[in-house]
Amino acid sequence: MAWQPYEILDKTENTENIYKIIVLGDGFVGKTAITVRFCENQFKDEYIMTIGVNFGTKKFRYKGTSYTLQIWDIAGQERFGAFRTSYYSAAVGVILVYDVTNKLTFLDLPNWTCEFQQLIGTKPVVVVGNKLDLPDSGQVDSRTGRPYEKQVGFKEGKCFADSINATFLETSAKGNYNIDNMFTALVDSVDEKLFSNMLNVNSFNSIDLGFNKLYSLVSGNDVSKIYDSLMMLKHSIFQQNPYSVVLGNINEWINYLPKAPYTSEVSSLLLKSMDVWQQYYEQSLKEGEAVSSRI
Ligand SMILES: Nc1nc2c(ncn2[C@@H]2O[C@H](COP(=O)(O)OP(=O)(O)OP(=O)(O)O)[C@@H](O)[C@H]2O)c(=O)[nH]1
Ligand SMILES: [Mg+2]
Repeated sequence: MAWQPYEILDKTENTENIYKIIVLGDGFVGKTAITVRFCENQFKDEYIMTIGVNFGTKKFRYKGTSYTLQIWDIAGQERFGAFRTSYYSAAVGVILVYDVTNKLTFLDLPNWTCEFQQLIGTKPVVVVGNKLDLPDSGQVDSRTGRPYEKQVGFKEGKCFADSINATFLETSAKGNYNIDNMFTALVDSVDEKLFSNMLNVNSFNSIDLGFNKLYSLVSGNDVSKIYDSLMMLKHSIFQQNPYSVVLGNINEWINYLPKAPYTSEVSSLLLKSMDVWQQYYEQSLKEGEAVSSRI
């Protein structure tokens, strides 16, 4: 049996901490596989799509404290969108999963982040690139008819995780790689509790920094850096004002950039959009002042 960073406790034992964790990400990325691997140490190759939500529980002692993790593994398929958000409440931490062989699932992470933050605020997050065993496994991807390849690099995943102050890990539910570490990393972050305070204090400053960085990059041609800065800016603005009208447009650019050539026309269009975002941002700061001076 593999070494574990915790001691498993009996299901009937009372624990000092009970944490509700939600597992989010697109359909088919392996959320259920991760949950079942962690809670039951099993893996199945066939896909049984989750209908609504699936639950896992595990009790263990870790760093001298006993925990119950109540894991809500939430359906990622679009068709279950209607009730999905009702499962988010009272979660203390989030596992955000993509599939390293499917870039689209990675590009959806900002949408998942926005969705849960709007409902439950900033929470400790572990970002997980799953199915690490598949690239170079020799197996053929039925979507392309070619062998599986890694479509999201470690650096790319880490960069996104950094932009939302999350921990990052690449995992394999099939190979039982980093599955325990993912859950104990989340427990560590929840226990630190520093998280939300740190973000709030820095948010104004980092929006200015985000704009400055984007302005310095936009006329160059390093699209991945521009993309990362856009993500950072978006998350900083989101922290300050989740309802900001510019967030939708920033999202459109985040979706568009990886798919299109970065020509000089695109660059000048982006520059124009950034000017508008900055104007709105400055106006919202002034309105914020006006509102507080009226109180
Ligand atoms: N090779 C490999 N396959 C995996 C891994 N994790 C999951 N799978 C497979 O990927 C498919 C989807 O996994 P699920 O865990 O059901 O995906 P999900 O994210 O829960 O999907 P929804 O319930 O629809 O949201 C299944 O066929 C799993 O066997 C992994 O680490 N490696
Ligand atoms: Mg599932």
